[in-house]
Amino acid sequence: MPLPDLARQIAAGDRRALARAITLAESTLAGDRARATVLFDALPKGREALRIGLTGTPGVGKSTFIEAFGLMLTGSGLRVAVLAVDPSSARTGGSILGDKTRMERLARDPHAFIRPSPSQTRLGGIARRSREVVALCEAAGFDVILVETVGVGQSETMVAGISDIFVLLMAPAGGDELQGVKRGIMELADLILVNKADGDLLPAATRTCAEYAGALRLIRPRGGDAPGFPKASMISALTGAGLEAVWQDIQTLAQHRRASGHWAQNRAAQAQDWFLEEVRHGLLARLETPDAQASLKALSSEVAAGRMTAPAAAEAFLTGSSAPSSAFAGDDRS
Ligand SMILES: Nc1nc2c(ncn2[C@@H]2O[C@H](COP(=O)(O)OP(=O)(O)O)[C@@H](O)[C@H]2O)c(=O)[nH]1
Ligand SMILES: [Mg+2]
Repeated sequence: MPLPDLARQIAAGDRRALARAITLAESTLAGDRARATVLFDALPKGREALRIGLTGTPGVGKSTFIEAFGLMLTGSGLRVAVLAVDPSSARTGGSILGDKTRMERLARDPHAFIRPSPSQTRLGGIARRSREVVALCEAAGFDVILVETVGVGQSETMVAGISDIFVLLMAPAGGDELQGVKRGIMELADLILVNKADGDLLPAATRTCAEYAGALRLIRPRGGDAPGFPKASMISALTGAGLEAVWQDIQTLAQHRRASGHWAQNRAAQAQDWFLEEVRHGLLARLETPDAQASLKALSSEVAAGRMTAPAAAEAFLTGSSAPSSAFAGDDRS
């Protein structure tokens, strides 16, 4: 199908077109990359979803939360996309099966779209694809995009970097420890939700929530925070308790950020990051071309033999001066 037609179908909310476009964006084939770039250019500009990043360790209740929260949102007439970013899925096969059963009702909801994590081995690759998938869902007119990650390695930072609001899901702690939560992650969080605040776990959840509230007060104020944020609250994804309040909080924060200009600044900074990442990726891709590889090999031999210094050889490579050919002289990155 011609890409402008695909773009039109995505814009019209055609889910199969969206799924095809995501598959295209996730492809690593050079031809597909070029097509994806053309497709992005053809998408309608200026459609904006509320992007919510969500992280938490396995078992904390992310899938259960997304199912309940997502159904609450679709129930109020909103269209919701759920994207999973799981850097471990390449190794473990992911938890897609478990997630599908935990999000069964949401998966069948015509106002929801669930896309599991693609298998990727490098976080850089995941970051790039995730941005693109978010952009596609935005163009498809979703109101809310939930981006979930299990928080392996740097994935929380990456997800926070493509979100408007970042939510950290925590379990009630047994003792009075803060579950060894990484300080950097606390600093990213707009909302800390202590899940499983139900039944026998309610007292522990209450204590844990108070501890996080205390810890959040020690975090230095950030630009874009509304009064009272970042905030810790208790929820039960299982019973639905507290979920309405979470949605209220998210909207309060979003409105505050829109009014203060922080929202637009954040979006602009994210677009710039994306641009720089694409440039970096493009430059690295040029290193892989046969010409560049040949040039590197030849210059590398000169360095090994002591005929050129490493800096001089690098300079020669980058400028293309005394190399058989230059990786950066041409205008074609394929
Ligand atoms: N009691 C209780 N259990 C929950 C709650 N949310 C999730 N669980 C349970 O915790 C386990 C892990 O949930 P899941 O959503 O798969 O966690 P994920 O690995 O973070 O996606 C499941 O057995 C859920 O039924 C909750 O609010 N209360
Ligand atoms: Mg899960």
